[in-house]
Amino acid sequence: GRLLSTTDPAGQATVEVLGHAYQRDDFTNVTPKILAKVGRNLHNQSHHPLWLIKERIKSHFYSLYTCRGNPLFSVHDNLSPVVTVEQNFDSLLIPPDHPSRKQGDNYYLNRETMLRAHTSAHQRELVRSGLDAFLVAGDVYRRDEIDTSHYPVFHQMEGVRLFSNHQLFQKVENSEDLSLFEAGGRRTPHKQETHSLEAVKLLEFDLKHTLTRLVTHLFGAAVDVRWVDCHFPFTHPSFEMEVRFQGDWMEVLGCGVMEQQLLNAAGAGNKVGWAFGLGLERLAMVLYNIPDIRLFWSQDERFLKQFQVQDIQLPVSFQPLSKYPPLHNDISFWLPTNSQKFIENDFYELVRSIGGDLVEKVSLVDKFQHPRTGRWSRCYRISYRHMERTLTQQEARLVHQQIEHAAEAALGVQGRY
Ligand code: FA5
Ligand code: MG
Repeated sequence: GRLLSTTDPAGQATVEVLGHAYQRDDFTNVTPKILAKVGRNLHNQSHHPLWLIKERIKSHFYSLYTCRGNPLFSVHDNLSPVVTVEQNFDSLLIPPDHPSRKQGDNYYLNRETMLRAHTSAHQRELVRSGLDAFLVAGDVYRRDEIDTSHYPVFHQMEGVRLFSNHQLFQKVENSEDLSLFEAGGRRTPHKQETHSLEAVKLLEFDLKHTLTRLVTHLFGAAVDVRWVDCHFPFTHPSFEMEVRFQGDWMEVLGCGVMEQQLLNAAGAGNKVGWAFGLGLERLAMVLYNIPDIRLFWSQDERFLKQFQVQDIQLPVSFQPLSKYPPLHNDISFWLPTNSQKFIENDFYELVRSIGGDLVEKVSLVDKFQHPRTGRWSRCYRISYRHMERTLTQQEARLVHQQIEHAAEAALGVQGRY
């Protein structure tokens, strides 16, 4: 039967996500606010700062790592964030009683299904599909407070690279005697039991070198980087990279040598590999000086338009949004008798060309047709705001009047001013 505790306040027995219904149970804890974020895919929205970073990372990997002229790494940025609990935890050797599984830290659809808490949830399936080198970008979900650096939805980029014996040792002279694996070895702080020390050292070097080149590409040669030892159930040894930001060290990624047991289970037991997972917001905040993680969800044009670069490699200089108050002024006019002649985008462009950066937003507030003459009238609200100081109504008025005159002159409308 349907227990009261397994239905939401609206009495629904299922949760719907991306067009699929999931049965609620005692694990269900997703909220409508969170579900509203699923499918937004900021990382796939052209010119969004997260998209921009993702594209820059992609192009770095595409141009640097090729195999017979083709990119070595394949990119997966459209995998559903709905995963099984098995994918998110078990496939990564995270024990059943591990604290990271807590309901208090994750968004569960039910006991079997959840919103992924990290892009590592896709490692095993992609390795199993036969890939040796791939990147995964996606939205990840963790229950957390909301402040300037924490938000319950953020974005990660995962990277995995596998090596056969031949691939790992090809640059080493007299490498015929070298082997990836050794029998009867011991697990130490530096390596897993089945790995040879020479394999691990080369992997670790390649991993750190790859990631150092990446952040140097993103931030320039002057970037300050340091490595910190850490622990993940799915890599060993494991490291975190920190980048110096505003006088402090900030963690930007976790990485390590993949647990061999994971590769064995994914059908790649004859290879070794490394993996990393980095936070796209963290990188974007440092790179573009974005002060608040909530801004990534902003639909404010003053935020988004700053990332409209012609070429993804061009620098972006981000201007924090103004804290000064906006002023709203309405403009109403009759459209030309043939209302088809009025192109709305022409009006927007005219407003922007006159108002420039003082114009924050233009929105249509009203449309109506005169009962006798049949003519159409429109009313738009223009919000003015200065980035550096409080704008006076008189200043805004002056710009607004110019817009009124220009609209009559250029668009064939008749002002109702
Ligand atoms: C992980 O999620 C591991 N899956 C990373 C990994 C992948 C390790 C592959 C080894 C191999 P962690 O929870 O530390 O680890 O998150 C990784 C990165 O995501 C962090 O370094 C940070 O850049 C970003 N991140 C984590 N939590 C947040 C948050 N609340 N807000 C913004 N970014 C975050
Ligand atoms: Mg971490």
